[in-house]
Amino acid sequence: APESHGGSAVLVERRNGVGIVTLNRPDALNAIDMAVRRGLTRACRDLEADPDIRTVLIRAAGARGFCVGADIKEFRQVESAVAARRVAPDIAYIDAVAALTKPAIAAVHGFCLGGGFEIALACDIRVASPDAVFGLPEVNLGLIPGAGGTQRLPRLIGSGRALDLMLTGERFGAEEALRLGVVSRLAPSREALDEQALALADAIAAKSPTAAAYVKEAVKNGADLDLAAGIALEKTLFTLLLTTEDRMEAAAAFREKRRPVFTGR
Ligand code: CO8
Repeated sequence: APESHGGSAVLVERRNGVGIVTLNRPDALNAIDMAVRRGLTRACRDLEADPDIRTVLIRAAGARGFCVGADIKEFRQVESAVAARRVAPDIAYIDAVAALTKPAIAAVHGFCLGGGFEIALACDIRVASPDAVFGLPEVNLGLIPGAGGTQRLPRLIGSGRALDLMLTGERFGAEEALRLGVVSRLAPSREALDEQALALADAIAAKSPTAAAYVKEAVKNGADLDLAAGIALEKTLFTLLLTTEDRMEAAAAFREKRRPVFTGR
């Protein structure tokens, strides 16, 4: 049975090296309240620390969607800048997703709005089902995205497209998300989403975990560097991988015409 973190608002299951995190507040369309924030933070930290886990999959329970963002019912007026700073969004939950050194996949169905979209943006790969609807509607609430959206979306799809989406707050569907590069894969149906996302997580979990972590590090850290420094980072990581047992195992498996068994050593 899945463990629950933050009450039952976030569930965690471990299956063949894949940590499956399920947002589980379906009656509130998985709106992010304190329990979801705490649960997601805990889940990511636990899975990051678990040596048996190689890939993390974030999905959501309920027919209507992945997550509709911050719980608007928790919003309240604050009277001063000092008070505002005290209640400013606690985005440790997004930081915990972004801090995963293991590949993270978001499987998105239905509504994926505001902070929910920002959870998906903190993952490495996004897969959607045809019913997925994305949007950053914060502008309609007199706000801006507050959990990384203004930074991660432009880096992913370019600032022109990201500004359009954030200034209008318009929602867009799965095909458009694929066209924009918000998602890299589209499942053929809602029913197929979980299976496809899990197969992807399994496939990545079967790679060398060190190589997977280094790909992620090279791309994510490299994005903040100039080209020469990025190439230098790649070279360092590549050189480190030359010393691993995993890469010798892969070469041996190739010669012996069998599947490699990677250990992360
Ligand atoms: N928070 C709390 N409850 C919500 C939220 C939400 N964000 N969205 C929907 N619900 C609730 C509704 O109140 C309703 O509950 P009830 O049945 O008890 O009244 C239930 O979910 C179903 O919603 P609807 O009846 O509205 O269903 P519709 O199909 O008519 O519409 C929508 C679905 C389009 C998703 C609509 O509910 C909607 O637009 N919701 C608001 C979405 C939104 O604006 N999200 C952005 C929030 S801002 C944000 O995420 C900023 C993040 C910055 C980080 C901050 C960290 C603290």
